[in-house]
Amino acid sequence: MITGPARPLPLDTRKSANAQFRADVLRGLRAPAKRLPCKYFYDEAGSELFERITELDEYYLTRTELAIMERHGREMAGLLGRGCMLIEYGSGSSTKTRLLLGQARDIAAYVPVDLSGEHLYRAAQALAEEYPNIEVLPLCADFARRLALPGSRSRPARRVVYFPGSTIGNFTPGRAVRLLRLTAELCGPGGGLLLGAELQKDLAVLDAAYNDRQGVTAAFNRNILVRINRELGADFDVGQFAHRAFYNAAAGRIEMHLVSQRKQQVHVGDAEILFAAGESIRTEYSYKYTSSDLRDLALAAGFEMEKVWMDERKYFGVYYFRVVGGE
Ligand code: AVJ
Repeated sequence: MITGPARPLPLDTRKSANAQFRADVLRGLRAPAKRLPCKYFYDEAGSELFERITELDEYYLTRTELAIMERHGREMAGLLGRGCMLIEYGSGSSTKTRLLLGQARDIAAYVPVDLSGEHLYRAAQALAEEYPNIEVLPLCADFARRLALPGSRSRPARRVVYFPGSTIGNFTPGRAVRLLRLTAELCGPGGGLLLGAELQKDLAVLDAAYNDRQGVTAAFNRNILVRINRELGADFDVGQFAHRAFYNAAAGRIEMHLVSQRKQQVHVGDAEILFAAGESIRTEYSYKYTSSDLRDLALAAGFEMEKVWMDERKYFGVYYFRVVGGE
């Protein structure tokens, strides 16, 4: 049963989401080194392009994580325990989550958190129908900010955050610790974190995953400009920005950029942004952490590592952490 607001957002909430988007875009484009927040990739078209990326030969990440979930979902669900409230960051269509929900008979409540309201409520409706014993409480919010959890019918025995998809990699180490600290606070004593993260690997493998032959990743990258044009009344000539992705070994991250092919002026509403030829907008960081990096990040935030599951090639890890000082 859905007890959350399974209806379109009120108009004022929509307006403020658009105002937030505009403010974030302008702040990023006015910075000395231009950047855009990667959370804005996922409008309807962007989410579809990302789905297509996950099906590419070069992009092993999603299918590797899914295989780990398929293989060990039952054990993971067992760790959640009875009467748990499971909170998911960036839930999308909750494909991986089904491998947990289907294995755990006694999860009390599931709180999918996503920025994209319409998609979230649609997915929540479907889940509520599939799992009638689980209370589904969708929360349209940015999980990187402090969350106000919806109340559930029964008091949860523990709260566990599920943060799959290696989205943690989109945060710099400092921001990742901050996010995990908020998470430890949100879960409280006895709480847990089930985190899926891509691991360090061969450079050529990484490079190919972000420079696929079909150019789907390039289209995904450029789509953020298409979205800005549509939602913020901008006039980006999208064809004049080239996709560039590379592994920055010193920083341990993939970087995606959009490189201006010539000197040009772009308007975002009333604002005017100048681009030099060759100037780039950084659109994404995707850090590839090691297990020991992840252990340290989590420890700095108040979590201790309890269990890890990996694929044979050690391309991807799913980690279970517990709040330090909990039961
Ligand atoms: C969804 C954040 C895991 O960093 O690999 C895919 C998004 N960017 N191709 C990633 C993405 C380029 C992705 N995550």
